[in-house]
Amino acid sequence: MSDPYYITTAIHYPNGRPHIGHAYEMIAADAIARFQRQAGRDVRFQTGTDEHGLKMVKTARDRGVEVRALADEMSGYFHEMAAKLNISCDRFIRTVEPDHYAASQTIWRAMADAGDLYLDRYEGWYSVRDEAFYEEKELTLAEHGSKLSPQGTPVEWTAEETWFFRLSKYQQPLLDLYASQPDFIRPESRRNEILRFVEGGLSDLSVSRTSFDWGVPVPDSPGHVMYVWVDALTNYITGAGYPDDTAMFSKYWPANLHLIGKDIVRFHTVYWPAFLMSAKLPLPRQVFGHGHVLARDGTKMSKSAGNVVEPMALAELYGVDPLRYFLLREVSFGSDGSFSDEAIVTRSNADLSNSFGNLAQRTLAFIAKNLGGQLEVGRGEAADATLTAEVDAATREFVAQFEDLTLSQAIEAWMRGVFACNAYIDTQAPWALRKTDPERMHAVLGTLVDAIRRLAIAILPVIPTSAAAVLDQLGVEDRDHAALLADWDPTAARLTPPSPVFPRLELAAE
Ligand code: ME8
Repeated sequence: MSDPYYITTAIHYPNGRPHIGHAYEMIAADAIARFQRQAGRDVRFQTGTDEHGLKMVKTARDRGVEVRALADEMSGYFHEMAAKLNISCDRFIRTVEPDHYAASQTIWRAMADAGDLYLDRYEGWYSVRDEAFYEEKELTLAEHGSKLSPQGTPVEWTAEETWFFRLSKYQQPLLDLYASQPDFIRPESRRNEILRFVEGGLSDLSVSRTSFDWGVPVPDSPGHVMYVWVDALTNYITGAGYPDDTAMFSKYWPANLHLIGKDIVRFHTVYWPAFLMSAKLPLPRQVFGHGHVLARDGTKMSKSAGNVVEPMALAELYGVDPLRYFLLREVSFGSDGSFSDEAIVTRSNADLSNSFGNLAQRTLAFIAKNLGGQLEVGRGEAADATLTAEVDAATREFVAQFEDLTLSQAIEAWMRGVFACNAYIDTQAPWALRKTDPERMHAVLGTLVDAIRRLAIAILPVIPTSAAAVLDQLGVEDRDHAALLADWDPTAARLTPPSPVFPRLELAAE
């Protein structure tokens, strides 16, 4: 396999259990990774946990536990969630791992060699919740008079001796990057935000801390640990083999896609490319800032509001594939989306159970019961070629939209193919043909089975387990994108009696 494709999610703070937003990001990245594998690319997919920094230190202190014990426990829940949601990552990285220390210290030395690091005194505002420094002009006043970050989190005044990174030096190179690589930042709205921010001027960035020691030690500078975002961003190259595995690094770096949430676009499109330029390393090809999943009441989820949606409980209640389908179909990729139990039940029942599931189930059940699972060559008519062309158009559009990361539109296009099949069944009425015109019946069922095959292959990245179950029932082994375009002979297939793949969901009681 050639043509490598490296995709990453953000690495998550394990200062608490994962919520639906974390699940959403992993699911979207997983669907893209699976899609690219189907396209024949040599995919590497990484997710993981971001375990250093003051937020972890403070959470551990509040809970009265050791910070490493907190990290181990909570990272475990993220890892468990990835397994439960069928996340096909090649590596689940933890920033406490030794190879990550080595990578972080190597990039640090490269930035120092470039003359981009200097010692000075930092005085300014810091948000522990965001692990971010803010300038006075960015802050707003809360009702009770305290200052808030642009993310609405509290800030505290910080003063200490730290290392600084010459971010100001990279203002023009960054603007040049955004101009020469217009899709470096997506979607467009986030790109505009970042352009305005960088055009406004960049201050040098404080990149080490001396007031605590939970971090990667700064080389040759006792008492300093790296600012958590320096080591966090470095996870992406650690996982690609930097610095020692040069074969792997030259294969997978630069990454094709960093998939992250809208709140951390600045770190990924300003700081990260500046660090890489300083260290003379290639830049990622694209950063996509997805929207946030809102709580059941349509507001931002937070522990203090008590409205956090638990992904593991949802997967248990409604199933993993319905949850994946719902999130990718319902949330327009790049925008915020609300979560509700009614919406997941309605969406899954309408699209998966009643439309695609019912199509596959009744077609295969009929063939198993009445024809012993064996189709024969029938008498084709123009309507068959029309349906085949409609399904072909739907799967091609699915592929094109998915490639462009317009995931919900891709699924919408796929549904058009499903609807076309259901309309075809209604007009062709194959069940009635059994007695009157069996030759025609075989052609109709053959056309349907091939359509179901192609629709199931297309939707595999979104609902991997259930789409694979349908393909198993059809005895289909070729499941990559090439198979979507290939001819397939339904009369040569062994069709097994189906067991329902998409059960109807009931709304869970409170
Ligand atoms: O920011 N909906 O970690 P994090 C969708 N450690 N996505 C959401 C979300 C929501 N409601 N809430 C959060 C960090 N996210 C850093 C990242 S990367 C080098 C370091 C997304 O645990 C969020 O936007 O706060 C981010 O992409 C990811 O979850 C991890 O958030």
